[in-house]
Amino acid sequence: MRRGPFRAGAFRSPAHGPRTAVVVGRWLGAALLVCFATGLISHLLQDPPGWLTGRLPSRPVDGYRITQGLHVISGLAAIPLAGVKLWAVYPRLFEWPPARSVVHALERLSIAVLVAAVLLELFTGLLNTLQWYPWPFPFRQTHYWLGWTATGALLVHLAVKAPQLAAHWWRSAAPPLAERRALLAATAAAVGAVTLTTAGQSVSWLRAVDLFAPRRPDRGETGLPVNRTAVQAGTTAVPADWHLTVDGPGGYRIDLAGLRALPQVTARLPIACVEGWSASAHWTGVRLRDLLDRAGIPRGSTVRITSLEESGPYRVTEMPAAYADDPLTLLALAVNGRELTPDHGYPARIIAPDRPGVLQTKWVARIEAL
Ligand SMILES: Nc1nc2c(c(=O)[nH]1)N[C@H]1C(S)=C(S)[C@@H](COP(=O)(O)O)O[C@H]1N2
Ligand SMILES: [Mo]
Repeated sequence: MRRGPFRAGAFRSPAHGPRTAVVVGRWLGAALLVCFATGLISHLLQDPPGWLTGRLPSRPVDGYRITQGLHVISGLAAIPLAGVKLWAVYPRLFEWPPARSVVHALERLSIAVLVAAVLLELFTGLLNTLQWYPWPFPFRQTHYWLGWTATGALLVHLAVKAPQLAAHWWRSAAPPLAERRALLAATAAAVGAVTLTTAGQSVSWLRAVDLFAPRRPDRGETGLPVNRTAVQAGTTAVPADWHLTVDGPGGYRIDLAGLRALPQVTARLPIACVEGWSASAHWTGVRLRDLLDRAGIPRGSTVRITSLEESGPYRVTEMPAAYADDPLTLLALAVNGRELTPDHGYPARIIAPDRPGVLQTKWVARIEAL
């Protein structure tokens, strides 16, 4: 009765099997754990729980740029690795009988959860780098909880497979095999190619070979990509009487000429977008702390920043005190020596060190203490 792939000996390549699964699994496991850790950092920075709000660091300036760059690099590398890992073990799908015991059935079920969660996680992450959301659920929460599910299932898998891991961990466990060596070399080449041709979106010295990342951070009028344009945000026509409102004990309103007349500071800071690209620029503007001081807002205050934009997920940001009080946090009026363009947030935008791009609010209209 056992036909096709169910026949004994249906899969002939000797490269299938536990030694290949362990070798590729080590790379994949490492990539997924780096991806999980850096993803958690990103989530906590964007949505800090109360106990963490007062402890988030505003240094190093490039901290988030590095962790988010690693997140996207490790996630992209995991895609070919997951493919090869599944290839190494998929003959087991046709095992006969399908379940030998209740424990065996549960083990197979846990692998189904692991594979589904990892594939969906990698797929949603990849589409997020393209800003393409062809599904009805919210991306960020889904990606976050799938990350926990995948990592939990991975740890269960490692525990269940501990005996096989131990048995196949060392090279001496399996006779050398030309097919496996070729497969592993091809896998390494595939991972290397994917990494080299996309990492330039966050690693500046790899820009020249950045062929496949959705954005080239060094292109565009200011050498800085734009995630949401002024047209998309409906902020192309800034009212002639635009002014910034700073709300506090000594609240005030100030127009663009007034802001330009205040002491200007220039800082080199990155925009590090959660979608994977990052780029540094020289931003010039007024220190946020100076604006808060003028309104009598004490150090240690969390502030809320609201954009002119009428709707959109990044219209309002809350900024913990560590960033609001940092001397490098600016209400920027210019970038790379030129007045901000509408796409980069004219007339004024926030730029703070070590923060996700989504929180670098453009087209600022109002600042208040919470
Ligand atoms: N008001 C507002 N600010 C915003 C956004 C937005 O949609 N609305 N997008 C954010 C995102 S996701 C990023 S990555 C940065 C990009 O800044 P840039 O377009 O100047 O490069 O702006 C941030 N500021
Ligand atoms: Mo972003």
